[in-house]
Amino acid sequence: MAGKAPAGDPVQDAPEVSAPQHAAAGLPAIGHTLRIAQQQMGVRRTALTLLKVNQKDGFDCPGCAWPEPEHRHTAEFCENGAKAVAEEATLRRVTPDFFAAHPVADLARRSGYWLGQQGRLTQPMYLPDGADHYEPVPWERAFEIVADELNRLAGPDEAVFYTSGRTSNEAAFLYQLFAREFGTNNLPDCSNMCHESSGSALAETIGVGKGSVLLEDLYRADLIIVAGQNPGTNHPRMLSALEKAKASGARIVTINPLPEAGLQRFKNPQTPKGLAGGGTQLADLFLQIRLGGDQALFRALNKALLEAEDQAPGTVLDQAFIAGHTHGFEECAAAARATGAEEVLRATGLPQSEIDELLAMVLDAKSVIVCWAMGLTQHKHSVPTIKEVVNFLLLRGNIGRPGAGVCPVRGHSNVQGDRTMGIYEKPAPAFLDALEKEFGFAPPREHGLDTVAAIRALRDGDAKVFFAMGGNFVAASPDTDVTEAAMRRARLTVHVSTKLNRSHVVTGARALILPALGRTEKDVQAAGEQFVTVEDSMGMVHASRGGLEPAGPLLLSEPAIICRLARAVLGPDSRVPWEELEVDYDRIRDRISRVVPGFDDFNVKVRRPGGFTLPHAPRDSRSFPTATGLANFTAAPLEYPHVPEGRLLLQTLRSHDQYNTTIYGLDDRYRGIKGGRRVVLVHPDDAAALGFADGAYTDLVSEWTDGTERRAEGFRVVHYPTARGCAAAYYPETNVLVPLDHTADTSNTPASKSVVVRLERTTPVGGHH
Ligand SMILES: Nc1nc2c(c(=O)[nH]1)N[C@H]1C(S)=C(S)[C@@H](COP(=O)(O)OP(=O)(O)OC[C@H]3O[C@@H](n4cnc5c(=O)[nH]c(N)nc54)[C@H](O)[C@@H]3O)O[C@H]1N2
Ligand SMILES: Nc1nc2c(c(=O)[nH]1)N[C@H]1C(S)=C(S)[C@@H](COP(=O)(O)OP(=O)(O)OC[C@H]3O[C@@H](n4cnc5c(=O)[nH]c(N)nc54)[C@H](O)[C@@H]3O)O[C@H]1N2
Ligand SMILES: [Mo]
Repeated sequence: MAGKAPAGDPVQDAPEVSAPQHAAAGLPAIGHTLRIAQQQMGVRRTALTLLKVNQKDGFDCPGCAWPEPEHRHTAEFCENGAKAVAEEATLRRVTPDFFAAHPVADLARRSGYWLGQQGRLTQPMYLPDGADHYEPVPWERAFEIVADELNRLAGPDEAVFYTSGRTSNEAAFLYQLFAREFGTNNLPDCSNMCHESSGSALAETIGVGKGSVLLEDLYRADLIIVAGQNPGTNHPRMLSALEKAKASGARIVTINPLPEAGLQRFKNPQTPKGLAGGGTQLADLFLQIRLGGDQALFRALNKALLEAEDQAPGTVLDQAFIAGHTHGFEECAAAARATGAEEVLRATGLPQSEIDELLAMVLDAKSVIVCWAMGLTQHKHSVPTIKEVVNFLLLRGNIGRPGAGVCPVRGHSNVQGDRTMGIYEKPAPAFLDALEKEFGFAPPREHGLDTVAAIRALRDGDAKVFFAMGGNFVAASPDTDVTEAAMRRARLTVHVSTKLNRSHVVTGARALILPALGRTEKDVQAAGEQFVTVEDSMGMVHASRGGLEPAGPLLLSEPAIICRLARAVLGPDSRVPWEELEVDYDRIRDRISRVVPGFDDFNVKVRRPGGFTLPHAPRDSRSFPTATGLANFTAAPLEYPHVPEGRLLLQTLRSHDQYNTTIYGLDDRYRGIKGGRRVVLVHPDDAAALGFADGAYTDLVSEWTDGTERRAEGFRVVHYPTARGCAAAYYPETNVLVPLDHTADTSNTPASKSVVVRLERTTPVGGHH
């Protein structure tokens, strides 16, 4: 299997490399933002649009799920949020002429970057069986095509309904309602590839699969640990919160194989000092851990805490909390005590002195928060790793009180809300009971397919229709060649999208592209102008109202698309008044308020400025709705990746100029990389040992346990200060290397942060250089 740079692409991949930067944001970030925004939107639209981001009367930034502070700046957005907005609010358009000029086979040879740069989709497009080109199709006909295919399946479980995390609460609720009335729980989502490990670990240990802290908690914390996250690029507004926390006395520790800019020094673009001066040194301590070493690190800390308590009983652990609120302490303690120092060193690569330094800071801190993202969730042993983080917090009672708790930092702006609305292949029985009571049909009870299982089902011919509400499933999923072959076996693939992407050109026998309104756009229905709602990473729900004229007169909102589709598929027998729900989204929210806990008076509460906070039992009342009724300590076996001699462990991550599979540009400014994405970051000593000079070209060959190999061709080696034995390269180009079966235990999340690879010398793709 081989992953080549798509040929025929006008964009050359010729990376230039300079020293990585230490500070994030500041003036260069602002210049860069305005340049990208103006290229897409022009000057006037740039000014009008960016001023509405994250304001109380504006739209929710589609960039990430970091919450909005109570006191907002006029410009409450960041460089990368602005890029996300510009990408959607672009003035470029993909019209039927474009599809007439480009056969699908031609589009399939283009890069994802090129596809995205063509602009907004404007009309429903249909690719008939055997056709070379997409052709325009009226909406009603498009819905008929989907209805015909769905209604001739042998059963509803032959259909798959994927969701990406930008979908609003209203659209998500309708979408799961439609899938379940149709008869299936096949509702995989991007969360399956993202924070599923967090959800699995937290649901089992504290009873709620979401973070337990609010912004105020960050400002009150004594110690904030940021593990496996690159907020300077992926959650830039988090840096402002960390800066504020720091000003109120918090210490900050980062745990990462890479020294990410921003965590080292942050120049707040919202303040004069940040713009001109040297910025704030955010991290007090940086532990350069090996990929996958976090479980061992937290276990070592837990062991040290237990030993400190032995030395001075009653002073280190929160014995009252442990006795009153937790279960399983003895087993957890025994596992921690049994951990050997050499094993911790092997797993983490960290000298004992650094672990001791962190321990001293922990002992010094009354309240501790741990934040994390994909560096902790995308490993085989991610669920036990996050459970070990929970053990660590429970030992000193650091959950359910001010300034303390778990903070999984979500990715997509409404990925958490989508799950709350029932986008889940394993719905809770109570949720299905509530749906049944409200709508009067019996939803399916059997669990459905998650992302990886859906790919297998398509590959094996067990699923035949693939429908996506947003996202770019083909490019975001692991094992690109396997996934693409699976998709090509489908009878019909349908994508509700704003922008052209790879998933539109790797299709089933027939395919549809259905263009939707984005966050920034006005949504007018029969009852007047509508707004939608979203839930951020901290469980705050608020309204989002677009102000721009839609990218074209034919676009429909996601709720409208679902309502019309549902009518076409389910016909007059449906128990849901789809027509009524499409006209006025207040009617959707009325239904949500009766089905989803925490949403009572939804229509009233969401109209309050800033919205409202969802209940969270551990945070609000230190009660834990788990199987034991208590917070659960756990004692999983210690795991870490084993890398054979002469191989490296590869993580696949984001550059500064991308949003998942959407590529904004070819630079990764903070890491000193310009003009190309096919780079692999390797420690200079590892590179030397393997015989690779900086600037040499290599293929990346992944070696899977079943003996199969996967290849990604033509990467420039960059000598980079990553942890020893580890390497890093960008996703989605490297998804071709991630075996479909290489997933996290329990959560089934692709383990895209630990792929064993070998380097094989080659020449640059295309021969330039
Ligand atoms: N601009 C922009 N913003 C985004 C996105 C985007 O693509 N672009 N994507 C959004 C989405 S969906 C998500 S989920 C988030 C993702 O946000 P992140 O999780 O920050 O994204 P990644 O680029 O995958 O970075 C992973 C980080 O974890 C570190 N890491 C990797 N493995 C390990 C490990 O084993 N241990 C430790 N301690 N660290 C490790 C990496 O070095 C890197 O710093 O961002 C969201 N926001
Ligand atoms: N190797 C590797 N693979 C990964 C990851 C990794 O770190 N490494 N990260 C994983 C993670 S964390 C995630 S979340 C997934 C992301 O997986 P996805 O969510 O499926 O992918 P995105 O790239 O975010 O989707 C981008 C597309 O969404 C569409 N879109 C944008 N806005 C809207 C909208 O408002 N409405 C509609 N209908 N469509 C819209 C556009 O057409 C755009 O092309 O990828 C995962 N894959
Ligand atoms: Mo994500």
